[in-house]
Amino acid sequence: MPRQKLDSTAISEKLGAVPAWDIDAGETALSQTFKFADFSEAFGFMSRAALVAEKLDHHPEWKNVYRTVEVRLTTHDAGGLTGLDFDLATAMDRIASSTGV
Ligand code: H2B
Repeated sequence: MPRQKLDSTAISEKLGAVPAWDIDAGETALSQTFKFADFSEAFGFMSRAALVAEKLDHHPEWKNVYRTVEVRLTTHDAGGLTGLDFDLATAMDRIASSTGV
């Protein structure tokens, strides 16, 4: 059930695998601000992340200003965090770590 809202215990467990992400007080969303070398790398990251998002049918809330990308992940249908948010967070970490190499 990847689109089922996770409880606090499951969230704590999963957070261990994505330590770079912040969680809000209500445990409804993950957020991270990515900073790249320049706009081209930031947009490259977004392009690759967009393909993963489409594949998962799970889409980020995000904002890009020059070389910075602010990302917020939540599952609107569930009204909170689901496994899909953690899957997308993991994929974004992987993409960001290979961007610019
Ligand atoms: N993305 C996010 N972040 N949350 C959702 O609830 C969601 C989504 N729902 N992408 C999907 C699309 C849904 O609207 C479609 C119909 O599967």
